[in-house]
Amino acid sequence: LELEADLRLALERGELRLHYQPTIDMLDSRVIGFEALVRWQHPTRGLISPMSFIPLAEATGLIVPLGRWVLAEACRQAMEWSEQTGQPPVKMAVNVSVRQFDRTDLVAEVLEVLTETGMPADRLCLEMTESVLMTDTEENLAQLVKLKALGITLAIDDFGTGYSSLAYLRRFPVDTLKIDRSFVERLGEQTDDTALASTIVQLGQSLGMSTVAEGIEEYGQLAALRAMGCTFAQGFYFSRPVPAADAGRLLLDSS
Ligand code: G
Ligand code: G
Ligand code: MN
Ligand code: NA
Repeated sequence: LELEADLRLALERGELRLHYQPTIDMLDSRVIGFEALVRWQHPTRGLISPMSFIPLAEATGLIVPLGRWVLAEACRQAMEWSEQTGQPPVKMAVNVSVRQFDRTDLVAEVLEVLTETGMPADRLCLEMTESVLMTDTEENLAQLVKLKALGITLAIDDFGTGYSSLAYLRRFPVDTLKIDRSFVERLGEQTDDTALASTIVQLGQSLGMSTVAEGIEEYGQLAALRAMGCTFAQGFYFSRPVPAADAGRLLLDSS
């Protein structure tokens, strides 16, 4: 496949880019960190969305070197901002694929990247989908326990859309639930989504986990989630994912 060969080369040629979407504290509206989101600056096809190449990377195993690059670049950027602002590094959230759990020693890689970049473990958050909890459960649990012991924050992405049972949340050392965008979309309207979002926030509170609402586009959604006691917010209402230079300015404006 042409795209597969291209993606392999893209890594070597440095065609991957990270964009950063801020995470906002619901209480004071300040930027507390960013989620790193990968893009591919293709020489002829332009900027390609991760939706078009992450599945390919997962199927081919390229997700391992790609994932390592993302992790290292996101940590390097957090440290660069820290040096520029004189502030401690922002919290940096990186998406990790379930394939990174079964195809590589993720714990060793994370440790290497932290050592290479000087990023403190407690500034890094790893976002994973419920599939990490549901497949190879014992193996993944062991890795998550080690990551947690390093001081890394663990978040469940797109929470509420997968098939994980609530019992898994008790067993896994999860810190944060990211409320899937689909629940945020119709907030305020009289739909079950309002009840579901509120239930996830309360679930987080009762398990001592923080909650991040994804996909906030309107003030009404923000107000509703704030009233529910949701901890953090993300979405186009605050900012789209933006290149590092723009993210750095958001950070300065917010501090
Ligand atoms: O940024 P965007 O909204 O286009 O992201 C689309 C999807 O791609 C999201 O599900 C997001 O989690 C995923 N994604 C973005 N960057 C990465 C990455 O670095 N690694 C992995 N595994 N997934 C990513
Ligand atoms: O699965 P994950 O949560 O990592 O996906 C992040 C994706 O969500 C990125 O593709 C990002 O561009 C997208 N996204 C972030 N905020 C919003 C938003 O407010 N509205 C919409 N429609 N998409 C968003
Ligand atoms: Mn995510
Ligand atoms: Na998500």
